[in-house]
Amino acid sequence: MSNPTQIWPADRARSYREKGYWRGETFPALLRQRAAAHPDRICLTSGTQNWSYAELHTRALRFGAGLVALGLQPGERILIQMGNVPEFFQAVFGAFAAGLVPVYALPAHRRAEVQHLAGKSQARAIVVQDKIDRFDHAQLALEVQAELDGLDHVIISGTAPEGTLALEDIQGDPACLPADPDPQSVAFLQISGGSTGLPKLIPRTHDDYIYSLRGSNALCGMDENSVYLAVLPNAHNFTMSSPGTFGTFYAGGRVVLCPTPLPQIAFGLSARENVTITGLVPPLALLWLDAAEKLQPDLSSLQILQVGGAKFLPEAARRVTPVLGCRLQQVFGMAEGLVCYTRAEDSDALVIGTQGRPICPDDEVLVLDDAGHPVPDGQPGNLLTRGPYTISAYHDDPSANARSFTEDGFYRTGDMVIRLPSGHLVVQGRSNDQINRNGEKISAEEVEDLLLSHPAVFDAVVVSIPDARLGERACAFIQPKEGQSTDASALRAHLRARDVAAFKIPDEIRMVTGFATTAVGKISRRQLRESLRASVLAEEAAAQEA
Ligand code: OOB
Repeated sequence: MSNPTQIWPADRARSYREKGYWRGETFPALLRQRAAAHPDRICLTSGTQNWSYAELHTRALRFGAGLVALGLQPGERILIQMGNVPEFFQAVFGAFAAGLVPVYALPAHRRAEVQHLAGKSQARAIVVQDKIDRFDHAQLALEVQAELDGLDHVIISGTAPEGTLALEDIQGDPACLPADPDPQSVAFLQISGGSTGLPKLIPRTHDDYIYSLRGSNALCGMDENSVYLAVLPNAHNFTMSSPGTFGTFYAGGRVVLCPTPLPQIAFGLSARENVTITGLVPPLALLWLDAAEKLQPDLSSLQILQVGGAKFLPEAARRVTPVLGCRLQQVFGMAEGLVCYTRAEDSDALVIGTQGRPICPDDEVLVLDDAGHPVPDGQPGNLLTRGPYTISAYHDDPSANARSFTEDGFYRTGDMVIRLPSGHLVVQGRSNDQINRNGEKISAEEVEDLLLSHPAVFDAVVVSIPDARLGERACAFIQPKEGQSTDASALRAHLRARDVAAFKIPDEIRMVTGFATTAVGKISRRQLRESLRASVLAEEAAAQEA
């Protein structure tokens, strides 16, 4: 299989260049230029550590050169699984310097996901933090290496067990580093939440991603005085690029790494480090709002609270400015590309009631009914999009590509939206079976498959249920095989033993004797999920009335 690519049709590529969206910038050049322009300025703060742009650059070059010395070739993949630690950026920018293509795993990923991501990307090396929240990622990386051909190097940030290399020992002479990559080449592989199976790989190019940083920075007023608090995992596209950590580096600002999303810790850091902007998922924003009402923290430096990753309901959105004293910015984005923001000049009604509008005037947005016909503004439909930073193909996945992209290169987002005449979008929900739990995306189908692998399970249907705390929670309905029985705790143990991310384990498991069928046989899984969801909602409504 060849190295990942992302190819735009020539006419669109030409137009994006002519309009100045794609400027031929690359990630190695970005850090080099910032380090040359203001070497001593601090770019990263973590605990008591402060790294200047020059320090990050030097560390990245040495590490990158060490990777070259290991025999890694430009274009090859390197899987990275780290928490919010400064070494994450040393590893990522080191990989960029060596021409390698990082693949970002989330800290919550376990063996099933890490093995899939490393295998699917044919990673040659894996870099992990030794432990995140007491989980032994070094051991996991070794186990995955044992299963995969070609995964030659396990590199550990922290304590490196036998059979692995320590990140700080991977050092080389920067003179051996390759020339800057082609700006049209793939810079890294992001991962997709997706609604089917395990995560898909999203090839993002230097040109397209850096455009999204520049566009985001302009909308968020980022400059060298900006201080971005990274609360959500570094690996997430929201944290990385909206404008996130990479946008902050692009602007010459400073990233402060938050070791935990707990409001008490984040509030203290915000006051100490003069944080100006941060991004949260809605459940965390609710936690912050409640905590701030009690603790009355000093958040005077905070100018913008961004909320995205899942729908932020108007009643919560309305509280942000009165309680936290900063401006709210809603962010509706996807690792595949398109990112929408509410703007500083938007009315309160738009900021509170919409998920913003796209970054770029050349982001094409279609809102279509199920038959593919455009629906008028104000009515819900399926969101499709293409533009200068939205992919038109996943890496090495023809069947997902056939499902997810139209022939003329539009991405079918799976989101149902209403478009307003101003271009702002109001997200209505998903048209496919993805559960957005706490901003983490779960494929119903993947969890159903895992449940079906239990010997006592005849059929399993997983649905999303609106949830006050999590946004959505996952509820699994289980039909046991005839004459067999099982229960929720046995099924949870079964899923844990399959080594999947904990967020995929259903919040609720209900046993049923069978599922509805129609006269002609089985109804579609989508209809089945709909009717099961409706039954839970009706039950909850009845309980509330009682
Ligand atoms: C972000 O990216 P992903 O790839 O983890 O998830 C994308 C999906 C969207 O298709 C949508 O279903 C949901 O997450 N979503 C929202 C939302 N923001 C994302 N649904 C409702 N309201 C919102 N504000 O989640 C992501 C990437 C970049 C920036 C922000 C979020």
